[in-house]
Amino acid sequence: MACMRRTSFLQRAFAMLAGTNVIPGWMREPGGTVPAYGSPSSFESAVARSPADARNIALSPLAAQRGIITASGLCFVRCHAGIPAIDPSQHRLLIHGLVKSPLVLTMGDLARLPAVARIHFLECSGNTGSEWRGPAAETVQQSHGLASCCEWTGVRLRDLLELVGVSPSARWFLAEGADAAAFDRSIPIAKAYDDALLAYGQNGEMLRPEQGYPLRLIVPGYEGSANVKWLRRIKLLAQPVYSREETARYTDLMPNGSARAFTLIMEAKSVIVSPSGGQHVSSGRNQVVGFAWSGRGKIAHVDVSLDGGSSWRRAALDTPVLPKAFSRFTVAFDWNGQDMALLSRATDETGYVQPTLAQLVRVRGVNSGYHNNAIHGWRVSTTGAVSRL
Ligand SMILES: Nc1nc2c(c(=O)[nH]1)N[C@H]1C(S)=C(S)[C@@H](COP(=O)(O)O)O[C@H]1N2
Ligand SMILES: [Mo]
Repeated sequence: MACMRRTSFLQRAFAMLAGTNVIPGWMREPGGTVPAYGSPSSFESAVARSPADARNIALSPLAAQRGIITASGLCFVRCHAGIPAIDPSQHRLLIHGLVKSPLVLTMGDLARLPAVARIHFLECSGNTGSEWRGPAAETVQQSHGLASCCEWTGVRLRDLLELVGVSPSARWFLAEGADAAAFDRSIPIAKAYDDALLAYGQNGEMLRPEQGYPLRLIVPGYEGSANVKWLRRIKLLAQPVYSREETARYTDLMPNGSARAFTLIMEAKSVIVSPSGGQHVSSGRNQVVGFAWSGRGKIAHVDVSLDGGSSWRRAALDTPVLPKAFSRFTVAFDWNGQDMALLSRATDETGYVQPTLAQLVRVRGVNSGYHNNAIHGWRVSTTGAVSRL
């Protein structure tokens, strides 16, 4: 019986391929020429950052991301004064402050120094910030779209610090951008000696203008804002500078009225991107797909629940699993019209477990704004429609 059905399927398939009226247009004549610098297929026009043409914020369409690397043109963008158009031949990097010999470097000088390429996520500490009081966003782009993951190529900051000779009294460094905001952050010097990079490359090409062309700081695992774009100055300091950015923006208000400052490390977090809000599940075999990341190192494992947290199963982690980078996880499931509540929970190599929103709120209250890394989920209804859990 099965054999009969298979034969008739093959007969139909051959008839379809042989029939001249079903040969598609793109097989009838040679295709187009090769663009000098390529763009996505025109059939992918629905894949877009949102909102379009914003000056200061744009969310990455995480549900359309096909691996751990975010396409350069789809990375989230956060700018405090728009995107400057910097001529790299005019750009200079000044390293000064508590150093023996201050230095001004051109992009050419930087290009001649040894470089490394590293894959790291970036996440704005405001990501998922609208969900402190519970579900608010309908799609994963809205709830988690202030995160992306790229390969960054550049010079180790510690190599440059060796060139200038750091004074023993230096404990911090200030990084400042060449945008109209002259955006700056203060960072502990230990990060410079650990894994900070001055990056000019992104996913194999030069940085995109919106990601900091021609030079940005990459402080792996630290909140997005510490990764200063359009980098023009590094100043070695004994104390951090409490600039407007530090005091007005990047502190977390606690329930007792105190504020946490320099909460730089992004704790482990995960999110399911498929199925996710706005999508539809079809009958039969399906895959849960998601991303997990930790600012403290590698993801150790991700657990997924299909029943709102009553039971958990270990997700498969796709390789490579890299420190301070997106890791991709999957779990297969069969859908036969049942209502489902999907959750994901990441654990990193330090043993830190992604908390529930209730656990987070118990410690931090609901006014901290930043650093919401709570467990998040989606509901699959009996129609297959996916919405926020
Ligand atoms: N010079 C400068 N650097 C900046 C910013 C800025 O406005 N100006 N925004 C910061 C913030 S808040 C974030 S979250 C990240 C965003 O990096 P991306 O736009 O490359 O995703 O850049 C940081 N670096
Ligand atoms: Mo940010």
